Formats: sequence, C-alpha cells, structure tokens
Amino acid sequence: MRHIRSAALTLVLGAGILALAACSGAAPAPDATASTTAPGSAPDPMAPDNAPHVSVVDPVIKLPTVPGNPGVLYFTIEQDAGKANTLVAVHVDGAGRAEMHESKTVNGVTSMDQVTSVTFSQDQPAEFKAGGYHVMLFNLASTMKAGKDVEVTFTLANGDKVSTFVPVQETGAMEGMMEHM
Ligand SMILES: [Cu+2]
Repeated sequence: MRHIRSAALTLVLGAGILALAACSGAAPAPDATASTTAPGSAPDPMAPDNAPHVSVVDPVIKLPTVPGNPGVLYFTIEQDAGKANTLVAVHVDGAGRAEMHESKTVNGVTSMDQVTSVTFSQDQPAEFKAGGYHVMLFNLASTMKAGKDVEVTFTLANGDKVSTFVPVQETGAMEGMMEHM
C-alpha cells in the first residue's frame, strides 16, 4: 500500500515540475538566437501568470528611419495597487533582441546605457520615452511593418508577465533626428 501511495505522490510532483517547466519555457529567451518566433505560439494575454494590478499604457514601436538600424519601443508601465514591481525583461515578437536602455545627457553629451531592471510603483509609473528609458529593438524581422500590431511581453522580477499588442509606426523626420544619439 505504501508503495502505491508514494508512486501517486511522485506523479503529482512530476506534474507540478512539468507545469513549471512549461511556464518558464514561455519566458523570453535572453540571447539573440531567439529571433525565430514560432507562429501560433502567442501566449494567452489572460493567462493566470499575468501580473495583477499592472498595466502597460500607450505602447508604440517606432521603426528605424534607416532600414537595418534598431527600432525602439516606448510605453508607460504602471500599477493601481500593491507593492512596487521591477521590470526585468521585454520580449518583442519580430525583434531578435530587445534591450532596456537609459539615455542621459551629461555636459551636453547624450549617451545611453543598457539597464537590467526598472522599478515602478503605484505612485511612480515608469515612463519609457525619447530621452529617457526606452527599449531598443535589434534584428527586426521583415514582418515588422508600420500599421501592424506585434505582441510584446513584459516580465517582472517576481516572474509575473504582462502581454499586449503594440502598434508599429514609422518614425517621423523630426523624431528621427532626435532618436538615439
Ligand atoms: Cu537605446
């Protein structure tokens, strides 16, 4: 009897581990080789791992003015309740790599650095916009075209995710002059 019981326990445990593995398998791959996005593998935006109380507002992807250059993703991430959260990764369908950057101007010289985490809270949303934080998109797929909506997944430090569809737009001439120096 004891044997049967422990076998059943093992099965339950095994199923739990499998479910965990399936969850982490959906996380964005950190390396650039992940540029191939399997069609039909879009995660359900209502999946239970969606971060509670967190939302992404006014997201937009701007295409590079020069083909082959990186694009950029702007948005605001905010929350309406709970403890502060930290954004640690962004995955964009159709971009081989997405990096969080912060632009800074020191002594009239603008530069940007990669950042690995950005914290936000109920009182302090994190704004990703020109001249500050932004997400730079490398190795854009040919399917990334103005007028399309692409799926973007934001991953928080606690493993929660927010997925949303983001419109792709051309970069205007003036904007282009301001973009990523
Ligand atoms: Cu940048």
